[in-house]
Amino acid sequence: MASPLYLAAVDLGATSGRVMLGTWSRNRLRLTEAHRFPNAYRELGAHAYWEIGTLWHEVQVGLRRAAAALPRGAKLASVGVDTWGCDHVLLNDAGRLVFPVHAYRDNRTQPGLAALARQGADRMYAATGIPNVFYNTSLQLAETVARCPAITDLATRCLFLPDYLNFLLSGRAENELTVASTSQLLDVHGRDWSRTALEHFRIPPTWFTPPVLAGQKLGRVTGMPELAGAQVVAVPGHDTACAYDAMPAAPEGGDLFLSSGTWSLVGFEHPQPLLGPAAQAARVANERTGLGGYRPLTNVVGLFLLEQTMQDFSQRPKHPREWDALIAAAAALPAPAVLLDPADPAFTAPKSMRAAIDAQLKRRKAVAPKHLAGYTRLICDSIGRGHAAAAANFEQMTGRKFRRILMVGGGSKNRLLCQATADAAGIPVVSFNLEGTAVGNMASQLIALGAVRDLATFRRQLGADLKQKVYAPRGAARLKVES
Ligand code: LFR
Repeated sequence: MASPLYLAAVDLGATSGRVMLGTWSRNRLRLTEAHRFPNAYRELGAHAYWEIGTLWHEVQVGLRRAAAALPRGAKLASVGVDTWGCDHVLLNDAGRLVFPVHAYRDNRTQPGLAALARQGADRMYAATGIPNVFYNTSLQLAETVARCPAITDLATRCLFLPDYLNFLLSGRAENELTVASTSQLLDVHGRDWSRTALEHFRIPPTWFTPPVLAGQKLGRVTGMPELAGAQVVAVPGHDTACAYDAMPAAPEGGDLFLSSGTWSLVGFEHPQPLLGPAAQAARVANERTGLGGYRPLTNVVGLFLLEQTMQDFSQRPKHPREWDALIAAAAALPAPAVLLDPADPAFTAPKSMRAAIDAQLKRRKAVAPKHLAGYTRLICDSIGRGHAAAAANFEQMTGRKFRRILMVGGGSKNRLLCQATADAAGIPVVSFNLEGTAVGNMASQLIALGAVRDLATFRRQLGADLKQKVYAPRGAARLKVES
């Protein structure tokens, strides 16, 4: 029998990052956490930035720990990096950072967002398949170029965060397709950049190179002797693309995918993009799979609502047992009469989420909850309804009927949210005990290394040994699509 293969997945989210060690043996993938660390953007004056040096430091700590955890004599075969979408760095020819790394929640894009809504959003949607949303790279780069025009002399290259970490690891600078597809700068009908969009936002086309597909080997890790020999593989750089790859979906279709974390990404794989006024109105983002396919999805504000509300309560849960108690208390409450509109722009980056929620409820003449359990119930039911609305919209646009919602990510462990989703959507939610983003990241590495034939094979093998929990819909709560 061949000896096991060892892989590392660097998986960065907006609120925490981690490095996972994967062991592939007898067609099974076993994951252990080598390192986990908090992540947050920091405000300097009016703007929000990532601490990119700290992130890189933590990534290296994690990779060293992963290497140190291997059996004597064993080596890491490869490393892959995925992160949240949209955020990027600007470099010069020497690979030096020439602009600070802004966080997508920085409100610098608000004027550009409003201007595009007045004029150009339809054209950009037709060109890129990405709706006009505040975090788009297009709006961020347009603001950078407009406010700091000298940047076009200083910078020669734009890399997205996973591309940049790949570059630090391997020395090779490439744009990877899935994360490029979050930018609103990629041609929705091809795999290259959209001239129309780059011109509209006045972004130098020379900052980008044609995106590479997932699975491309970028070279060996340099500068870290503990990882000598490990290949850096361009996996789907966008965490959502990785999470979708890890969905043990039925091959005949019929499954809707939900990656539930800070954001709730509700979508599916489709042979072509969903375009036109209905898709644009439903804010369907035609993001891409690692091999260039389409995964139309709607981004529903997710557990960010709960994570942020918790900050306003000193008695927030810290241990799994306290979490269970909170969810049980919330589940025992009566269903709220008025649910939140999660798309409220006031929820983007409020100083106090509780105050932002209370303000929305007050506007709608509803009473604010009195305790954390009340907020938890309100938030889970509201997000659940958001999931169901996205599902109903997709059914209407495609004529498909979804049979199940497959759920991965932190939210899949939240039984209140899973049940609220099933109840509102009227179909079962199947939640998997699965580190979706890290597993998808490693799937691409395994395929690149020749250990697994293709993604369909990987999903089949994964599905065979996963624990799952089914939440059947209760009652007649199914959401009707408003026409
Ligand atoms: C999730 C995610 C979403 C993207 C958001 C901002 O982590 O990648 O897919 O819309 O972060 O980039």
